[in-house]
Formats: sequence, C-alpha cells, structure tokens
Amino acid sequence: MKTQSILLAALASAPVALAHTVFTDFYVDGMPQGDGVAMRMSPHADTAGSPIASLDSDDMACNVEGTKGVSRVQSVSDGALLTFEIRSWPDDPTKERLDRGHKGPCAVYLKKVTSAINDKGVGDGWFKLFDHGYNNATDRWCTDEIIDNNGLLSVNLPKGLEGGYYLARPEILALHAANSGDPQFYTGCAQIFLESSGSLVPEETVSIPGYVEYNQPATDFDIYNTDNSKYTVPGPSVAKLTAKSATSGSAAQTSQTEGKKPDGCLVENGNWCGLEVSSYSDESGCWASAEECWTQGKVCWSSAPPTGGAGCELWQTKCTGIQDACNAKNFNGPPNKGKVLTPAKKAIDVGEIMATVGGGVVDAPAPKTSATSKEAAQTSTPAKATSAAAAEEKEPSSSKAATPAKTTPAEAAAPKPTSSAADSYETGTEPEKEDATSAASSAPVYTITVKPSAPGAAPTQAGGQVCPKGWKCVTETVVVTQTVYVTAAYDSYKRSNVRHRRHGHRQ
Ligand SMILES: *[C@@H]1O[C@H](CO)[C@@H](O)[C@H](O)[C@H]1NC(C)=O
Ligand SMILES: [Cu+2]
Repeated sequence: MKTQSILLAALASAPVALAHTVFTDFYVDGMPQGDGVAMRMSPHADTAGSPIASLDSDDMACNVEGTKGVSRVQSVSDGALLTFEIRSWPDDPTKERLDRGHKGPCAVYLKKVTSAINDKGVGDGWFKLFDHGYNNATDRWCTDEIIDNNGLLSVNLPKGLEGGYYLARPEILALHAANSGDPQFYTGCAQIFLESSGSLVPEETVSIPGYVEYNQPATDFDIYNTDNSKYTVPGPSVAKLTAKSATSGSAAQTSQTEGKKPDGCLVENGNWCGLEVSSYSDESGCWASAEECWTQGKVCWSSAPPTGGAGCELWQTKCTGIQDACNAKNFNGPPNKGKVLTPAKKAIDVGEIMATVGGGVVDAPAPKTSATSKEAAQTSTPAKATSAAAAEEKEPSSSKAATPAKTTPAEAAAPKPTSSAADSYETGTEPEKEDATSAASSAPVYTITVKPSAPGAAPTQAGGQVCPKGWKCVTETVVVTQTVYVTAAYDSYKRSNVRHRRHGHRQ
C-alpha cells in the first residue's frame, strides 16, 4: 500500500550548523521560559549565530531583525534572577556554547518600554545592569565564565526597579579579532514584564546603537599584546538607580496586558501556540479537524525560530492521533481534548551568578524613607563573587590549542575567497590558526503521512487516500536529509575597511 505524504516546506525551519553563538532563550528564577519564547533573535537559522555586522547597525539593539518584537512577553517578579542562554547550535544545547577562542567582556542592559512587543529597541533608554570584563586574579574573561557555566549568564534584577515592560539585553563582546578592527558583538533581547511596585529608575541612559564605537579602547583592544588587566569594558558604567519623582514620566504599568501565553495553548514552539481543534462527531468533521491540526502545524514550522521545531514535532503527534482516530472510524473527538502536550518545565540550577565587578547596582537616593528604596540599597550587590571557583577551574594553557573553531556557514552577503591565499591578515605578528574545520549538519526534512478522505467524502477505502486541498502530497514516504557543508569559516563582512577574514581564534 502506498503511503501519501506531505512534505512540509522545512528548509526555513530545518536546523543547521551555526557559527559563533546566539542568545536563544532565558530563565526566570531558574525556570526555563522555552526556546525562543519572548526572545528576539535573528530569525535566520543559518546565520543566527553571527556577530552583529556593524557597531553602527540597528542590529546592535536586539540582533538581526530585532526591531520587530515577538508575540510573547514573560512575567518576572521584583528582584528576579534572569539567566540568558547562548548556543553555538541554536537548536542543540548539548553542543558547545561558544568556542573558547572567544575572549571578552559581557554585560546586561535593560530598557523600559511602553510595549515590549512593539518597541523597536533601537535608540535611547538603555541602562546597564551588569558588566564584567577580565579578572586579573584568575586570568579569565567573562566569556570564560559563561562557557564554563554551560552557556548561562545570570544576573539578579535590582530590587525595587520600577514595574512594567522592559527589554532585557545580554551582550557578549568577543575581542579575538578586535585588534584588527573586528570586535564581535553578540546580543538579543528578552521581552519581559516586571511585576514590581518599586520606583527605581536609572539616572542616565544611553542609545543603542551609539553607546560603543569602533576604535575605542574597549573595542580595538589587543588581548594578545596588552596587559589584559588594563582592559575597560565598553559602554556606560553600571547604572545608578534613583527613585522616580512622583511628577515625572508616565503612569506606572501595574499589570501585564500584552504577550501572555494564549489560553488553551496545548503545545508551544518558540512564540507559537497550538490551540485545540474543533470538536466533531462525524467523519467529515473528523477529517476537517485533522486538517485544522495540520494547518496549525504548518504555521508552527514556518514560524519556528532557529532553536528548532521540537514543539512542532509534538504537535504532529496530536494531528496523527486525530487521523488515526478518523481511520479507526472513531468520529467523536478530538482525542485527549484540551490536553496540554508541552512537557512541564522544571527549574534548573543556573550555576554561577555573575556579580558586578567594581560596584553595586543600586545607589539609593538619600533621605528616602520608603521601604522599597532601603531594601533596594541593602540588596544591591548581586549574588556571589566567583573568582575562587573560577581559579580552580582554570585550564592549563596546554589544553587550549585543542579546540578548533567551529563552523561558520559563509553568509550570502559575504563572498568567500576561493583559497586561503586570498586571505590576508592585518596583524601579522601572530600566525593565525587555520580554521580548517569542515562541518556538515544533517537535518531531516519533515515528512507527514496522512490518510485523509476529503471532507464530506465517502468512507475511506484502503489505498484510496485523497490529498487534502491546499496540500502538496507525494506518493511515498520520503525522508529527505538536508546536508549543509561548510568548508571553511569566515566572519561576515564587518566594515568597509575590513575584508572578510578567517574566523581565527588565536590559541
Ligand atoms: C595581574 O596579574 C599579574 C600576574 O599575576 C601580575 O603580575 C600583575 O601585577 C597583575 N596586574 C594588576 C593590575 O593587578
Ligand atoms: Cu565567533
């Protein structure tokens, strides 16, 4: 018997090997919010991990296409612990989070916004919550801390911050090529609603882009030939917070009205939700509901972020279940009506919580009697220091050379030199390690098998399946493997005066 299959257009959602790293998701008090949920990241799976192409780009705010919000906003409580996760392979957290050759500082910024979904993120209003560069006592950069903490960057929100919508923006700056004009920023934005009755606001804010530039000490630092303890992190100081004056600004946002998880969300994938299909009590209704299910599934795949389609696969099991019931002539359904299929989330131990180096977060204004301000002042120093543990984990230098740089699919906009001879380096002092890594990634193109009769048609005969309207059906089950070959790793085009260069990590 032939099986009819529907080949979903899966290219857009098929996971591929990625370069560098990308902020894919976040945790609130250790609770995972879900891959891509309420997270602005580049939607392009093949380049999602690329550093921001220019420091002057709007992409500096919330990454590529980050001026456009996603549909979800996650609630966080006053003083919550926010944890941002990076992945080199956005759909696979078991793989390396960031190649060890990336050395540099990190930071977390916030921007108070009227709408976490509609705010473009670009422009003024950003303030720094945390930063960390290099720790001379341990000879480790912030990137080392994140890499050794399973790709997790955790900071506490200062207590007493004014409630409402925020964009929360983690940032990593990799300096391995900064001395040749190529500082590599990685960023993304979490859309959050802070439930707080606090009144603290930053004294000053900065514009992103604009807060860092090329040819500044923080962005052209030579990590190889300079005393790294001399490094100063980019951007403003960690913001001083002050109680908002009663007369200034707009009314406080006290309850979340946008971006909540839709009622009846049975399966989540990124910001997509699968909703229960129509109930039915006859055959045509059964098949109509199966089609309804697959139609939602198509949207799931087409909207899947680079983190992949695990939820879409889960959703497919529901659709298959309906179909199986139709085939078994069980025309009362849907089966397991209203059952939430998304696995229950469990809080994790996020490991190291970053402490602000060189100062507290909150500078509570003098004489304030409000409990909130006092409390904020007392709890202003986030988390624990980490240098002792870090020192013990420090790698022997002999182990450093073993890690090859990971794959970087050449970007369409960046023509690839045809031979390594075409590359030249602006700094010839150190031979750059050849990124000879070739990589391939296999990803199945998803195949759905359906055996529908057309809605309203006569009972299905064995072998007599009909392709539903609007679907492309093939006559056999086909599993296509997409293979992406990456022959060499190149950075994306950065600046007019910097040619494409090999993504070298001096080791
Ligand atoms: C940094 O560490 C090195 C080696 O331990 C030491 O010689 C140097 O004095 C330190 N620099 C600073 C500024 O503490
Ligand atoms: Cu990189």
